[in-house]
Formats: sequence, C-alpha cells, structure tokens
Amino acid sequence: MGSREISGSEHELPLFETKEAKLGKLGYRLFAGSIFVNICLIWVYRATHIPGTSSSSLGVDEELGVPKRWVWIGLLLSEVWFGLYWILTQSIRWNNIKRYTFKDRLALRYGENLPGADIFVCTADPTIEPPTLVINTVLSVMAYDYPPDKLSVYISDDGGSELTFYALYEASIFSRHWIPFCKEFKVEPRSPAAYFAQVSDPPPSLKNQCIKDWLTTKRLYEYMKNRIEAAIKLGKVSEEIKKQHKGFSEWTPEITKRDHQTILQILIHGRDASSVDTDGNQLPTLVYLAREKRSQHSHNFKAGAINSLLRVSSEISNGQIVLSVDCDMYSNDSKALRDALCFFMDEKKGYDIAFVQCPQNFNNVTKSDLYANGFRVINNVEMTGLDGFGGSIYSGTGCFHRRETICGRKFTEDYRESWNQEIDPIKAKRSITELEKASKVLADCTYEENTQWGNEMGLKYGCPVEDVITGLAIQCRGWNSIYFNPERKCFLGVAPVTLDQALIQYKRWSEGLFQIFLSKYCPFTYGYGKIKLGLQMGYCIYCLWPPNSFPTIFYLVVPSLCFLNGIPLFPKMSSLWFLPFAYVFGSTSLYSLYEALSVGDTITEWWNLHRIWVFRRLTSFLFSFVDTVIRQLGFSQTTFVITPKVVDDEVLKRYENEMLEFGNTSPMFAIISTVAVLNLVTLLGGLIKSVIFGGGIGVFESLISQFILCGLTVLVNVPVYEALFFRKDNGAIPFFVMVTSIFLASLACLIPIS
Ligand SMILES: *[C@@H]1O[C@H](CO)[C@@H](O)[C@H](O)[C@H]1NC(C)=O
Ligand SMILES: CC(=O)N[C@H]1CO[C@H](CO)[C@@H](O)[C@@H]1O
Repeated sequence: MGSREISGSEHELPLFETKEAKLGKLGYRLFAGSIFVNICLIWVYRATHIPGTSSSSLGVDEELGVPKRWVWIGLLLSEVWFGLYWILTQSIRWNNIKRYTFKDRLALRYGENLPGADIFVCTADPTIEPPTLVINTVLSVMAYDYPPDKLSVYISDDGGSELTFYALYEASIFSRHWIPFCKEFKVEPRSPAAYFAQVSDPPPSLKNQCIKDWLTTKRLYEYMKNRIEAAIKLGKVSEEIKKQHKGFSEWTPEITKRDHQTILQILIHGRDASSVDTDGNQLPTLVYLAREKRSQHSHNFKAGAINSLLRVSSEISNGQIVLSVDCDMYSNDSKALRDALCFFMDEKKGYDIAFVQCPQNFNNVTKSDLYANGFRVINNVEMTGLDGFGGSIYSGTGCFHRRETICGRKFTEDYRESWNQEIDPIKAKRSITELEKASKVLADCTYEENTQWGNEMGLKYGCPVEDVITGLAIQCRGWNSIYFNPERKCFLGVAPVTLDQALIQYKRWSEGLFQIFLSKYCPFTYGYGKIKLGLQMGYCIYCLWPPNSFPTIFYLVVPSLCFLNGIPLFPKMSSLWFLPFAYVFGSTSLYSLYEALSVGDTITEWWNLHRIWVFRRLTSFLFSFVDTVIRQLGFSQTTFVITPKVVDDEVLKRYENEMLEFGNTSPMFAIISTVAVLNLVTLLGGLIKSVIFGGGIGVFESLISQFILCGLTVLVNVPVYEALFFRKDNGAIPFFVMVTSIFLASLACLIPIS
C-alpha cells in the first residue's frame, strides 16, 4: 500500500523546476532606477551646455579653451546612445531564472521507454575542422547514456570530403570498442581525445584484466588517430582501405567540394543484426551525408545542411528530438539528452517547449581568459535573463529541438505530443540499400524548389546567423524555449586562440545579428505582440552590437585629444553636475565587477574582458557595421568565413602564456594600436602641459574626468604597448602596423577641436 502511494504522488512531481536567480531583484531594480535618473541628468547637462549658448558657463571652466560645437554634439549623441543601450541591457537583468532537472524522476516514470533522438553534427571543411576533431564529437554523442535503438547520429559534411568519410568509417569501427568501454569504466567525458587527455594512465582502482582492457582501448584509439592523420597528410585514402567499404566508390576524380552528387552512407544501422558492439549490444545508427552541391544552386550554408539532415533523418529514424551540435563541440555529459527530455516530457509544463538550449563553453580557456572566451557573464546572467522573459536564443549548437516545431509546426493550446511513436511497419522492413536510396533524393539541390523549406520549415535561409532568426520565429509561433545551464557543462568546444580569430568571430556574429535588426525579422517589429517586450529588448542587445562602435571610438579619441589641448568636456569636480557622471561611471563599473565576481570570474578575467570589449567595439563591430551598410546598399554578397581551428605550436604556446597574438598586418590591429598610441601620447602630453604651463589645481579639477578616461584607456592597453614596443616574438605588432599607427595618431592630434 505504502509504496503504491509514494509512486502515485511521484507521478505528480514535475520533471524540472524553475528558480529565481539569487541576485536580489528589488535591490537591483532600485539601483537600476537610480542609474537611470543620473543618465537623464547627464543628458540634461549636455543638452543645456552646448558651447556658444548662453548657459554654457555653468559647469565648464571657461578660462580654459572651449570645444568646438561638433565635439559637444558628438559627446551628447554618444551619451544618448550609451544611455539607451544601457536601458536595453536592463531587460536581461530584470528577471533572471535558473532551471533544474530531475533525471531520477524521468527514469522512474519512463524507464528506457524514451523517444527517438537524432543528433546532427555539421562540418564544412576538412582542413579547418580536422576529421579527428569531428569524430571525437561523433563518438561522444554515440556513447550517450541512452537506448541505442532510439539514438541516431548524422554527419553533414559540406566539405564533401573523402577524408571525413574515412574518419567516420574508422570511428564506426572504433565505436564497437568505445561504447562498451565507456559503460564498463563509467567514462566521462565520452570524447576519446578529451578523456585520454585527462586520464592518461589506467585509473589506479582497476584490476589486472581491466587494466589490460583499458590499455587496449587506448591503443586502439591511438592507432585509429594515427591512421586518419596519415591519410590526411597524404591527402587521400589508400586503395587498400577503399576496398573495405562501398562508400568510397562515390568519390570519383571529378568530384569537387562545390560540385558533386548526394553521397549518403549508412555506416551503422540499428536494425541491422551485425551492428553490435564487442559485448553484443546494439549500436546507435550512424549516417554520413554530403548533400548534393551544384555551382548553379545556392546551398544556403549551415541552414541548408541542417534542413537536408532533417529530411534525411525523417526517412531513416525520424527521432522526435533533434540535437544539433557543431563538429568541434563534444558532449561533456553523457546524460545531457536525458536532461533535455525532463523539459520536453514534463506532463504539465513540457507541452509548449520547442527547444532547450545549452550554453557554449570551451575546454581550452586559459587561466585568466585573455580573449574573454569564458562567457561566464553571458551564460550565467544574460541568457538566464532572456529565459526569464520566455525565450532563449537558439545559438546553433548544443540545442535540443522538438522535431515538429523546427519543421514549422504552429503552437496550439491543445497540442500534446505523444512520445510513443510507432515506426511505420512498411518503412521498418526496408533494407539499408533501399533506405539509402529513398533518403538520398531528399538531399538533392532541387528538392527544396517550390517548398517551404528555408522559410516556414526548418532553418531559415538568407542570413549568416540563421539559427537566431529560426529561434525567434519559433518563439513568435507561440512556442516556449528553455535555457539550460547546469553546473557541469553539457558541451565543450574549441575557443579561438588568436586575437584575429577572436575578433573575426565577433565580426561574423555581430554582422549577422545587425542584419536581423535591419531586416523584416527585427525583434521589435516581427516579435511585436507575439513575444514579451523584455525578450524583444534582449534580442536587440545583441542585434545592436555594431552601432556601439562609433560612440566608443568617439569617446576614446576626442576627450583624450581635448585633454592634450587642455579643453574640459566634463563638469569640474566641485560642480554638482559632476555627480551624475561620477555616479553612473563608478556604479556601473563596480556593478559589472560584482557581477563578474559573482559568477566566478577573477578580477584579472574581468579586466581582460573589458579589454576585449574595447577591441571588439573598435574593430569587429566597426567592420561589421560598415560591411552591413555596404551590403544594404547592394554592393557585395554575403561571404562566410569559418575561423580556422588549427594553429601552429608557437602560437599555441603564446596563447597558453597569455600573450596577445597580433603577428599579421590586419587593419583591425592598426585601429587598436592607433587608439592605444593616441591615448598614451595625449595622456603624457596633457600631463606635461598642465604641470609645466598649467594653472595648478583648478585646471586639473576641470580635466579630471578626461584624465581618468584617458588613463584607464592607457592601462587597459598595456599589453598592446608591450606588443608594439617591447616584444620581439612573432606575435608582436608588425613594424608596418606600428609606423602606421604612430602616423595616424599624430594626424589625429592635429584635428582642430577648439
Ligand atoms: C566536464 O565533465 C567532467 C566530468 O567528466 C567534469 O568534471 C567537468 O567539470 C566538466 N567540465 C565543465 C567545464 O563543466
Ligand atoms: C590551454 C589549452 O587547453 N589549449 C588547447 C586548446 O585547443 C587546442 C586544440 O586546437 C589544443 O591543442 C590546446 O592544447
């Protein structure tokens, strides 16, 4: 009796819960209110003190020079922008929540009776994304703690590369050893590369026979890796190997990356009796797909690849849950899929959830996170704030979808998905060859003609960050989404290890996001009436990254130049108008420090984060703004740059030693070093001038704000000066860039400002 009662109430318990983040809500709102009032005061000050108008004598010391009017107006516009942007950023700090799952309850209620799950891994280029990286991701998800007959893994290879196929073929053989190995030794993480990097010797607790097994598997992995790397070095697969699988015959000499037929190979099929591991257990299905490419057809990048996979997988396994991961993001938690199911399968609250997004995390972030790849504030604060308004941003990787919603289903109140889907008996009887034949046509270039694919169905086309638009569209169709950020990270990727890579990545993201803002998908108009205002604002924080570049450049250049010339732009310290400036600057800085520390950053990390934000605004955002405007005017086509994931050892060493990597003559570096040089010159020049010729304390009192601004800019740029003047290694700033920046900084000093 008693036990039945317990299991009865057990049935009522939710599979996940939502908690408010611990940061005090009311306190924060009061604090934000006080900042808002002071921002308004700053605007009032600027608007009422325009030089040349009667009231201008109020704050600024007019014994010193008076700035030209454009300087003042520029500051006013910058401050208006910063203020408005600050208001936007309040949305993601207003209502933060955190999600927790109960996998034990899921297991109790459903056992192994779980829905089918299809996992998509996308790769685009075997040189930029090495096949060994790809198969480690594949193996990590094949080894999920999940019923293998319900699990299918699909690779989309947009590089159409025989080498990637070969690596996958090797992985399919190795998986027979790897999956039972993971179960036997409770291996975590289940990417062999990551595991053997962390555990290089058999764990001391093992017995003799186990040690032998352990070492055998490790050796098997290393042999496989060496064979794959040898093939890559050779640039082709040997004839010997090609005889082992029929799939290799697809690669005729005419095939190129941009022109080939659909290549679809089912390497392991769950229903095939021979697909068992070394313990005799069934293996998950594994499918290789290189969709058809023809030069006259647009292939729509990753969105096109995912849409092909959606169709092909619907024919082969038709899992109700679809997970998409990037090929460089292995799964760090073999139970992640079960976590996601806790959301979808919750009886009371799960029916309206379209997708569950896990954050992006990286496994090779250095100690003080020089390039700000840790994303701690974004992952722990900002995204949880969006979730609080009913939406997570679909970031394209580490995201679990309900197949029906990503394929275009609209939400209706009475919708309930049945998780016990039967396989169509006729489809189930087909042989692998028949299956391959039937699903192949779904990946042809012409298949999507006159269909809703790329529009209402699947991922949307026509924008470099198609995932974000797709997520927004799903939310606008009435669905809910979840942001799930557990303590132990679900997915770990490879972070950029050079400054160039880091900045280009942000350029690409910000450009795509800004295009969304300018398109019909602008969250304010497209989402109006469909999603909450807070969520619309939240999206726009990211969509409006690029326009931040101009006010930032203005603020980092003009006040410093005025400092050099002894022209005050801010109220003097004894004026009451000084207070709002000091309050806004001081309290927002302190709060950002507090926020960073509260999510686990160190002070150095916070400082590095600020440096990178300055760099991003000066370069990535500037370039993406300019490129977007040029494109809007109809001048150039979208080009998609993938950031390379391989660099040489010397660069890696500098990365590990946390030295900024410049090294090439990128225009981005020229801008960064020009601003750095300019601020150093103006700081020193301004100080000398006011000490030697200046009027003592009075002058300093009027210039204090600019001194602080300029001084902080110099401090944040200390590593840039090192790279400019002191470092001799190949990662230093090249001589040409140095000369250019000194020249440009000198020119800037000649700009007439008074
Ligand atoms: C990855 O998983 C391991 C367990 O295998 C865990 O110890 C580690 O903390 C996880 N990494 C992150 C970044 O959460
Ligand atoms: C510090 C660290 O973990 N660095 C690793 C980053 O990722 C590369 C792979 O591209 C490794 O080789 C590094 O060791």
